[in-house]
Amino acid sequence: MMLDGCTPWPAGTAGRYRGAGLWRGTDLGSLPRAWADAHGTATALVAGPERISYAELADRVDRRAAGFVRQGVRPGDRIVLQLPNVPQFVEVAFALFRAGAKPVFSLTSHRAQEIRHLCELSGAAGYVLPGLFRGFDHTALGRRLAAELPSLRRVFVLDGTGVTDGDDLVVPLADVDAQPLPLPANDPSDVAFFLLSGGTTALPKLIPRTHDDYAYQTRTVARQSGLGPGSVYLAALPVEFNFTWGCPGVVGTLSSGGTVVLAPDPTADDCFRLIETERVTLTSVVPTVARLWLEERPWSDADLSSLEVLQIGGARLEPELAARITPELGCRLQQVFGMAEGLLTMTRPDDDPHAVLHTQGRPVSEADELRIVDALGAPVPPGGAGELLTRGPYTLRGYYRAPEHNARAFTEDGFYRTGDLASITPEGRLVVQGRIKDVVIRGGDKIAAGEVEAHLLAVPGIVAAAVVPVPDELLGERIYAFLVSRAEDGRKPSLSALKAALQERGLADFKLPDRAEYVPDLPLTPLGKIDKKVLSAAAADPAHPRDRWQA
Ligand code: OOB
Repeated sequence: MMLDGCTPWPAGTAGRYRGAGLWRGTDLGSLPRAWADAHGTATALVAGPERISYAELADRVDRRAAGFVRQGVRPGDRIVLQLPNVPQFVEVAFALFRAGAKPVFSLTSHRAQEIRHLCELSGAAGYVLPGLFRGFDHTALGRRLAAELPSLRRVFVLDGTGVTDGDDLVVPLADVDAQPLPLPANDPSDVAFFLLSGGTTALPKLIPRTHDDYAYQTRTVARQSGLGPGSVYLAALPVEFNFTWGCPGVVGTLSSGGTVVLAPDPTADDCFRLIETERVTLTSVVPTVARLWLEERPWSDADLSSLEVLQIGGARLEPELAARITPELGCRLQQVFGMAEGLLTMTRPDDDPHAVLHTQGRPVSEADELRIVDALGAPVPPGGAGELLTRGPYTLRGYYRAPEHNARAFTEDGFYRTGDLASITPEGRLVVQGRIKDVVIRGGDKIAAGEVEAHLLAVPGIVAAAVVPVPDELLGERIYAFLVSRAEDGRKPSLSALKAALQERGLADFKLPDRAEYVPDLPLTPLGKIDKKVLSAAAADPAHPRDRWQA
């Protein structure tokens, strides 16, 4: 049974996935103990000077799970989890699984807007936060939200800042610790945790991931990546990103008896040093980070010889950049196309070099179904480009508590509309051609145009707003806002004033427009919708005429 508000796979389909041995009834909460039984003294996690064995990790998870129960966390509770790349992220996530609670993975860059929305939508009973992190006081935010939202009963603080004596709302994470308890097992077909959608709508959606589906994804990808006890995975990107958490990432590496090294951030300085000292064999980055690493490589004397594979995904990888990886970093390139919603495609070790440079590889599961359709939903001829639709054993059937959006985002027979424009080669490899959905991919960050537009429209003086991506060499894309201001008072807030207004509204920094341009009006399509094609062309070309769009 899945949590109320989720869409289960149809019984017949689920039966097929079980019958084929894809879903094996794994409870993610039981994994740390099983790993400890298999690899007890081996190193599971490395973070700075700290080295945590599998046995120690399982003990910590058991104690924290009991600690959460003592703090009133109950099976089924949703808990917003917002922590940086620290061992506590892994401990807390698995402890919550053990306790039957469902973490909602949030980004450390999220601010009041995003966290309030996640708490409200999930009905969160708890919020695990870093405290004072990169100059932002998350504890103060937690207190504010708890005052607004009756369902939010507890705030857990990693660094203990803002905790006062005798306070039963704000609790130091260190106090979430108790003698292990026998705890009931989870139903493997139920939600284990929630990932966030990159979003096409004004507000981010929650993606339920079940124990069975995520166990299957991580096991399959780990096997295809050849992971074993000798593997050392560097978590360079944030751990809450599906790519880092489970493609094969943290969970796949731990399932294979390998070691996970947590990097505080993806800078070349930190990561090269960790690759050298920890003899890292595998890591995953977005194209922007790969570009920075290539820039830095000639200036660094770090020994990167242990690195066997660099996975790159999350945004379009230019073939020119792809071609530099092996000669300049000395490792193999693996292209990864993926989404928090599920579907993953990857190039494989035995793929020919052309396929590795120019395609995003094949789906990781035999049971993944891919369809390419035209604007009317009809299949395009083989090899043609169109929207990618997919369904399969680890791809969601519906967002959490979003029936209206689900009616649009899925076909009647359960295919998820990815919003990506793609084609499939005769060998079955995916080639991503572009995007239909209204999203900017800045670095690896996904920004829903509609979300930024809604906030821009709330700024006094702005009467119309349209956000489009503009190509950028370093970030791939940046955020370009076209604005119409109210003619009577002629007010046109500057870019910095706009950014300040959006920050003031509690929007995360990575969603702030990089450029704003005022225009007399916005171009419309014949159906009266804002014509973003025209706007994208104008953003990319300063010479594009802007005052008479339809001309
Ligand atoms: C990953 O997940 P999300 O949910 O942050 O973003 C998904 C979207 C895709 O729909 C696509 O638009 C874009 O990101 N994308 C790519 C890509 N990989 C993802 N676009 C072009 N080329 C690629 N290789 O980004 C994600 C999740 C798991 C593994 C890897 C990436």
